[in-house]
Amino acid sequence: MSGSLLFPSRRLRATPFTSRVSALGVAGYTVYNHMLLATVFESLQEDYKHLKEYVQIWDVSVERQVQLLGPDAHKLACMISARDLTNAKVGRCYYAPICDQNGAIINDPIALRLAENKYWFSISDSDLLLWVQGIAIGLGLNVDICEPDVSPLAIQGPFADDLMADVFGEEIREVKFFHFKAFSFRGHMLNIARSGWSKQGGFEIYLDDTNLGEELWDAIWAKGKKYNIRAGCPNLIERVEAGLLSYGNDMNREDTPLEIGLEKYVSLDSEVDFIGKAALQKQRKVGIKKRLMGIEIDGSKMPPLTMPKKVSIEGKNVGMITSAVFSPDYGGNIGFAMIKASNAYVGAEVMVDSEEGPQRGILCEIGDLWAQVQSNR
Ligand code: THG
Repeated sequence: MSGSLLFPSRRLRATPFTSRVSALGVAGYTVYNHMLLATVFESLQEDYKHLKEYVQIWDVSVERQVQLLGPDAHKLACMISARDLTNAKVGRCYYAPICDQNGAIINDPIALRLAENKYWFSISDSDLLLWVQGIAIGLGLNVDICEPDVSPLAIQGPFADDLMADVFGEEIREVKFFHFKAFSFRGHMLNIARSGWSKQGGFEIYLDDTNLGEELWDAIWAKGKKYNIRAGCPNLIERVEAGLLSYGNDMNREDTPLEIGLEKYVSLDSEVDFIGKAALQKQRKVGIKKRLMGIEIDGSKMPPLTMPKKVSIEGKNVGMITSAVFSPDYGGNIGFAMIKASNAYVGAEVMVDSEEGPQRGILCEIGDLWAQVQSNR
């Protein structure tokens, strides 16, 4: 962190891999779950090109785990998750929105069932631990809740399988998407999932012993040289192309899963009763008032947003851009826009406020961005 503008302190917690990330030339950080998350190494575009061609190692320790352990762990998991976890299987990952009593989204973690009575919720950027603890205390549940010493390390990119097979053995190739299994690293068992915040394919290693961090990083790095490995991080361009939503950017407590296109991860028609279910059922019945859409925006290369940009039609405000960036493979600026439901149509022409004055935008489905990138390749 030397030379960076962020003044170091204990609150900006280090990770088991911080020394390696800084030695390998991180150029920018963001703050996520009170920790540093790299956002750029060479440049957004260089990092993106490399991620799509080779393999990268990402310190995603900021994806903290909220651990539920004990006789009521499963009951509590089912209560907080808007996705039905009643039949959750050990060894599986579930993208599971968490809502408050009004159906507002308070986190969008991946839930991992480690055992009958043990879950990890691998969280996005909000303090889910406090919410979960409050519920458990209020209801007098018999469950222990903590943030364990667990730090995910992601290996992403087209050579991820080859590299991971070199480090952990050929068997790792058999792990299916959103499944996990324990693999031995120097006699220490580590849970490894086929997952990660890109669509380039890869794994996430849930390191559960900080003391092993540098050794693990260095072992992967050494084997990765022949695949042209680089240090990387979740990439803004690639994740917008992929339609991966970012908590705090594309959604927050003003939104429900139905408004941001996550209805397929919400179980409104099953038996399970979870916090926010009644509110979401009601919203489904009366209809949503706004909807998150994909958008392509004319004009020169857009810089990353710090504030939402206004979206209008014939001078009337209809919503805002939540994320936007120039995509080389798309061949233009793309992003997500939260749009009034009455205006949220594919192909609708809108105006977007930008530094260079108003720019024309065209709305699309979020999934269309990825489809367009694939057809341009
Ligand atoms: N990995 C881990 N923890 C995380 C993230 C992660 N916590 C924070 C954040 N990312 C949570 N959000 C997401 C959002 C999307 C996905 C994963 C985590 C994702 N979605 C797949 C997709 O959209 O293609 C599909 C998932 C499915 O079909 O079940 O991967 O990345 N450990």
